[in-house]
Amino acid sequence: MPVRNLTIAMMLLVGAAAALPALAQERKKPDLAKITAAYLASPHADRSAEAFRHWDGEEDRAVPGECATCHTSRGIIDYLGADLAAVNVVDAPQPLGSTVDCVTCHNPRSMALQSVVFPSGERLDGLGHEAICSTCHQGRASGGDVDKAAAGREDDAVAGDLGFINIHYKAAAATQAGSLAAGGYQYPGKTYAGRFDHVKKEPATCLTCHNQHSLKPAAIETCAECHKGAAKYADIRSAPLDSDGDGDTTEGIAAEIAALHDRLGAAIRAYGVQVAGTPIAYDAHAFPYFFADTNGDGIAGKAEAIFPNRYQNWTPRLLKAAYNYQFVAKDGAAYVHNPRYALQLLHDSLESLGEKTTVDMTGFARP
Ligand code: HEC
Ligand code: HEC
Ligand code: HEC
Ligand code: HEC
Ligand code: HEC
Ligand SMILES: [Ca+2]
Ligand SMILES: [Ca+2]
Repeated sequence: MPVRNLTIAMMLLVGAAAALPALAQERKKPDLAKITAAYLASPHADRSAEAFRHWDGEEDRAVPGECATCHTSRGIIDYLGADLAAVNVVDAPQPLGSTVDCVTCHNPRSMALQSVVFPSGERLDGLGHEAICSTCHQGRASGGDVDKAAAGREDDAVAGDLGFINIHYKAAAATQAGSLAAGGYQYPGKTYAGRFDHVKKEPATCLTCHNQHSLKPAAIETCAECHKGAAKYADIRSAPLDSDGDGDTTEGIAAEIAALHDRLGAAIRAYGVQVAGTPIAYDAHAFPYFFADTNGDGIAGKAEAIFPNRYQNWTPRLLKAAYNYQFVAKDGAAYVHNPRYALQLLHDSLESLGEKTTVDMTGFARP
């Protein structure tokens, strides 16, 4: 470890120890070296990550307030200093070069936090320490934002002023809370799963499964105590329904979700050609994700996945389906965080596009 990082780690340690007097007294002395090593190896400590370097080139040499809550060490403290009435509001920009560190979580405001307000405006209370995680992993948009953008327009009329709406990244808390946070685009007249409690008697929180320092989920062996025979997370299944209509009700729930997600991708492309009038293609790694497929090969190639070529033939129907496609894509563990909610969003998006293009949903069971 470079000396600079070591120095920082030592500084953080001192800060954390000061914030943890009660813990230090009541329990047997926690192994700080172990905790620190676990933390330093975690993505939260990855100084090279885009999530912490993105602003390096900014002219005013700072992370702007609207991003700082989740992308700096102390932005969350500033954010929590407000009354939680407004979402993602930080007054002051924060210095470049920090990460999510000990102080982010080990300060009186974060540790006392019990509630989270989601981008939909919905508020969840009584969350315990997972409220800290959920403040950052809640996304930055909700289905309501899509409704607002689509308001007063014909479902299938191309509107040049519509743009793609992005949930943002790794919004596990929005997935987990399901309809309680309304992070997905929820079609009118349908009902959606609420929080995925997992085991009813003792509802799972972020911290039931993830170590708060290493961030690693509990080993598959732990899961396999209940999920017999699962060799990897993606093998796990308890749902009785065949969501993707392939006749297989033993494949992992992850595979049911992946199959519907693929089908939705295909339906989005068909709609682009047949209804919106311009072929559309997706690139998971290039902002803003949906591009004009100029050569019609169904793929966003290198020359196509550039901002000036962003998709501009949005209709309300397409925007809703694409929003849900990205919602599921950007939580790579949606199948663990809330499988039913993910399946419902994908199923309903397919059904909606199927009103205008051919989508074969034979055998698809909606949970
Ligand atoms: C509510 C919390 C929150 C806010 C506010 C927020 N982000 Fe993020 N952002 C996240 C999380 C969580 C990730 C984690 C992604 C990961 O694990 O790769 C992330 C990831 C990113 C990434 C990395 C994406 C990648 O592909 O690696 C970029 C870039 C980013 N955010 C930009 C921004 C910008 C710009 C703003 C302000 C306009 C912003 N974010 C505001 C939570 C937030
Ligand atoms: C993402 C949030 C987060 C970060 C970052 C974080 N912690 Fe923690 N830490 C927690 C939570 C949550 C707990 C559990 C507190 C409780 O049980 O009251 C905890 C518990 C602890 C404990 C008590 C453990 C025990 O077994 O009693 C120590 C010590 C600790 N953290 C030190 C650190 C140090 C040092 C760092 C930085 C190297 C750090 N933490 C970074 C969230 C975090
Ligand atoms: C201050 C905002 C913030 C808080 C609080 C926070 N995270 Fe994160 N988290 C992030 C950002 C930003 C990243 C992306 C880091 C990177 O790309 O290296 C991230 C990354 C992660 C990852 C790795 C994702 C991947 O790409 O594999 C996991 C898992 C995670 N966080 C879980 C948690 C849990 C559990 C908690 C609560 C104990 C928590 N986070 C609290 C902002 C936060
Ligand atoms: C104490 C028993 C128990 C343990 C341990 C357990 N689970 Fe579960 N799991 C359940 C039950 C019960 C359900 C069904 C919940 C429901 O449908 O509401 C479930 C459902 C699931 C599902 C959804 C399956 C589907 O078909 O919809 C996933 C994914 C999952 N668990 C992942 C995990 C992971 C990952 C772990 C380990 C980190 C784990 N579980 C540990 C009891 C457990
Ligand atoms: C039932 C256990 C369980 C619960 C509860 C849970 N997670 Fe996870 N989470 C997992 C597992 C397992 C993975 C890894 C899945 C994989 O590797 O395919 C994961 C992956 C992640 C990732 C990385 C996703 C990606 O795109 O790679 C993030 C971030 C995350 N969890 C954050 C959270 C947060 C925040 C919470 C609470 C709001 C939470 N998790 C609740 C089990 C859980
Ligand atoms: Ca199946
Ligand atoms: Ca192409």
